[in-house]
Formats: sequence, structure tokens, C-alpha cells
Amino acid sequence: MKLYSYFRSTAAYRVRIALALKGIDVEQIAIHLVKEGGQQLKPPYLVKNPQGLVPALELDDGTVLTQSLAIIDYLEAIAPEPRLVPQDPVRAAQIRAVALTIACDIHPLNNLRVLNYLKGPLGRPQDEVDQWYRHWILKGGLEAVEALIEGGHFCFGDRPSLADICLIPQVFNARRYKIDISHLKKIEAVDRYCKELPAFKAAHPAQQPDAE
Ligand SMILES: N[C@@H](CCC(=O)N[C@@H](CS)C(=O)NCC(=O)O)C(=O)O
Repeated sequence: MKLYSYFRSTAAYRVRIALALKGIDVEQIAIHLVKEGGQQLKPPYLVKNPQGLVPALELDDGTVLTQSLAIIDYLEAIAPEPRLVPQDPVRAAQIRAVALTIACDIHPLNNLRVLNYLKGPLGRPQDEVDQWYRHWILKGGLEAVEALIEGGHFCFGDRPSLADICLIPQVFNARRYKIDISHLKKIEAVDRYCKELPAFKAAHPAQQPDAE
């Protein structure tokens, strides 16, 4: 299998963590989101993912899967252990709620193309774009996640789940943009613990072949 990825992409980072937790090796193909006006926006990659976003997972028969959470669902189906979403329906719904809060309600508002649109066509100055980013990552975003998770070493229970897979990359992104999350104590504790686990370390942006 081939994973189309960009080292700093939080959505690709989610898939990399899931692959590492499940011990699945893939070939990584770097898609640079900035160089050449964004390789994600041009063929040949655009043909693979018509949304012009990373990640995409290309199976050995050429089938291309897109959307990080759909890709992780696929990985869960072909390699059920270790489970990333438990069978207990209540716990599964709680984990998915955190994952979806991050993947559907935080990340899309702060994606590169949205920030570029604010700066470019809408002509907003950088300080307003930064304010936008800070607002959406915290309000109803990570501050809500802080209230939703149990906390401890992981978001829920005693093993990594889809919630941690979504949270750790989003925290990486928040720190990259110098957002103060020191009031989010449970999130900080989960981040501190997960970051040291081999699968999370292997998936970290700095460890990727295209890291800059
Ligand atoms: N919902 C998608 C989001 C994918 C996404 O937005 N990827 C970002 C990187 S984290 C991207 O490719 N951005 C390129 C752009 O905005 O032009 C997923 O979970 O896979």
C-alpha cells in the first residue's frame, strides 16, 4: 500500500499513527502542500484525490481511499487488533464524538486552504487570520474536547483509541501555531504520555521522510 502524505499534515498524521499502532508498513509518497503552488492541487495527485487534500491510501490493486477517518476505518477492518474503537457502544460513541469534534469541527476551519482564502481572496491581514485560527481551535474545539475526555494516559480508558489518534496531531498543530493550551490539563497529560509511545513517535512529523 502507498500512503500519500505530507509530514505536517495532521490528517495524514492520524493515519500514520493508526498504521504504526497496527504494525502495518506502507510506502510513503510525499505530496508537498506548499511547493509548486501545492502538489495536492494538481495532477497526478489530484486525480487520485479529487478533493486535493492529503492523505490518500492507495491499495495494491490501485484503489484509492481518501478521508483519514475512512482510511482508519478500513485499517480497522483489515487489521482489527489492536482495536482503535472498542465494541462497547457507549464507549465507541464517546470516542467517535471526540474524533469527529476534531476532524469535522476544528480541523476544516483551520485547514491550509481556508487560511489561504482568508489571506488571499478575502484580503484579511495575518493577525486576523491568526485570531481566526486561535478562536476555532479553542472555542468549542479543544476546550470542548477537554470536557469530553476522561483523561489519564489516554482520552478514554487504558489504551490508545481513535480519539487519541485525532487529538495528538491537533495538539501538535496548536503548538506549532503557538496556541496556549496550558489550561487544558487533561489534554496536556494525554499528549505528554502518548508522545512517548513508539507508534506515536514513529508517526511524528519530524520522523517523516519528507520532514523539513
Ligand atoms: N477531512 C480530511 C481533511 C484532509 C485535509 O484537509 N488535509 C490537509 C492537510 S492536514 C490538506 O491536504 N490541505 C491542503 C490544502 O488545504 O490545500 C481528512 O480527514 O482526510
